Amino acid sequence: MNKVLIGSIVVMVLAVSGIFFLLRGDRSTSPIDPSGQTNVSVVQGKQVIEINAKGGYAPRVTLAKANTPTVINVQTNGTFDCSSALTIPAIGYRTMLPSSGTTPIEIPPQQPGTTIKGVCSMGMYNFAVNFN
Ligand SMILES: [Cu+2]
Repeated sequence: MNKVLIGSIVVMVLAVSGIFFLLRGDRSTSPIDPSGQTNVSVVQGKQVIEINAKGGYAPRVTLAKANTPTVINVQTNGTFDCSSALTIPAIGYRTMLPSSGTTPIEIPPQQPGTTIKGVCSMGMYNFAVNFN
């Protein structure tokens, strides 16, 4: 009788710790955002979005939080194509990115449902940040 009870307790403890182990393992491998994005983080209350510029922009679409001060860090790494000529018409921004480096672009808090688009000077490449 006692042995059966102890046996079932041991099995339960093993099962529960197994579930915790699985959950922990899952969390450590999953990206910051449950939607699968890895390019958005929040640092000291500021939303930081990473965009790579080289032969176009990546990721093409980013989901971000509305009503939050935001900085888009545009990364270049040996970028000599026209994606280095970046404009963000919605905020009147226009720059020539360095061929390699990080260019921070401040985006004021946006209303939910707003899309901020970045385009190269020729309008060939673009990226979008959707605020919700
Ligand atoms: Cu272009």
